[in-house]
Amino acid sequence: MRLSNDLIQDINRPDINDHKNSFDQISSKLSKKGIDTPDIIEKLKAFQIAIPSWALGQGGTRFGRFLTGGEPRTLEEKIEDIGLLHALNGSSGAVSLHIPWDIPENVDAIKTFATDLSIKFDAVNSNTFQDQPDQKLSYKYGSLSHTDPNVRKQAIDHNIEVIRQGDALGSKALTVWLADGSCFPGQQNFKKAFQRTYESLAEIYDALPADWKVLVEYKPFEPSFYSTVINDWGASFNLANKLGDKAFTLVDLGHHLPNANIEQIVALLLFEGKLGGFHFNDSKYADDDLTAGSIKPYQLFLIFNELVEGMHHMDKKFDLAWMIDASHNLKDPLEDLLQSVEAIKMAYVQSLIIDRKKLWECQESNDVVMAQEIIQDAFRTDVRPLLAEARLQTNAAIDPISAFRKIDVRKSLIRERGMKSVSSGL
Ligand SMILES: [Mn+2]
Repeated sequence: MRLSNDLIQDINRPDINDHKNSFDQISSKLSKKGIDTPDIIEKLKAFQIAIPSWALGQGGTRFGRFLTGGEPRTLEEKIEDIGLLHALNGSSGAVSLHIPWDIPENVDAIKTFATDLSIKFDAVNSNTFQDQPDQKLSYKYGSLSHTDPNVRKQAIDHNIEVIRQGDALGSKALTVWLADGSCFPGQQNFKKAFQRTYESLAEIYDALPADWKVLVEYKPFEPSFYSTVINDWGASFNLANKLGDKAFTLVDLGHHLPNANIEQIVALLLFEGKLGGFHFNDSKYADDDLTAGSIKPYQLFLIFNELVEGMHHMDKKFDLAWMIDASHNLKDPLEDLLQSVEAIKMAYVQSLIIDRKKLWECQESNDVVMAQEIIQDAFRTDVRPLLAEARLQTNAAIDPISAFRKIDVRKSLIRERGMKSVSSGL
């Protein structure tokens, strides 16, 4: 299924006047504060968030999975679904592939297919957290950290194969997330496991093409419940430093213990030039993988505040891998992804309209009250008309979710693919 430009413009038409009124209001309010609205619109238009190939299907828990229907059955259909999102919101122009769930059979054909929908290939993800049917050795007791060198070699070779696949598609980064760890005290020698992980990663690092990066993701627990080898940003940062200039830390918002100050982690990683990218989601308790901004929108905004703050001090191009890493247990996956992208862009724009010069002055003079006023004034500004304007200028929908429902996209997908189609993934 593809959405024509004309169809989206027809849906926009009745809402254009209302939109223009709200856009003019916020533009004049911002210009009084010396904020350049056209510049913000351009930044929004350029901002693209990758959709992972495993997020197009229905998610579930270990207790069950309830179908929405019309799930993409092939890699082509997954890319087609991302094309739908991109046509609606103008900000989903990238896919992040998971290998081996989504190995392209014909690389050239997939590349042409994606280019046709204006979709690029973002970071590729390896998988050594589960055994594949044709796999010789098991990852039950770890992969890159395994005590058996043959298992480590198998995991290293897999990662190098993922780089090869990604390179053929035009990706420029490999994301490594390991489930390696232990479930019981005494099970694993922390030091040896960390050292083996480093040595394995160093072999993968050596196989990176010159213009590639490796992003090292951390997670405190799950599926290992006592310890994880790369458990926090300190462990990842340490590995990234030891590996070299092409290695970076990847922050998944759900991979922190409760109440961790993620924005501070982001600030320090940026300052050290080691922030590689983000996996966006939201959580109440742990790695809940809920819609970005659905539980703690203020935290999301504070993270973007640090990102924008960091941009002011970076001389090199701001080049991070942005991806949604969420699971949709109740919602239509496509609607959920539209909501996540919207929340991320809102947090981004709200942090762009912070009066940063004034904030720095308040910080330097220890004006605690005004510092809070400045950031909360930005957070409490309704920036939705700016997002809608950026979409309108790229021929996307003023209101993506409403357009998705008016077109009845899900019904068409179910008609095309059936109720019981199932995506590859967990
Ligand atoms: Mn992740």
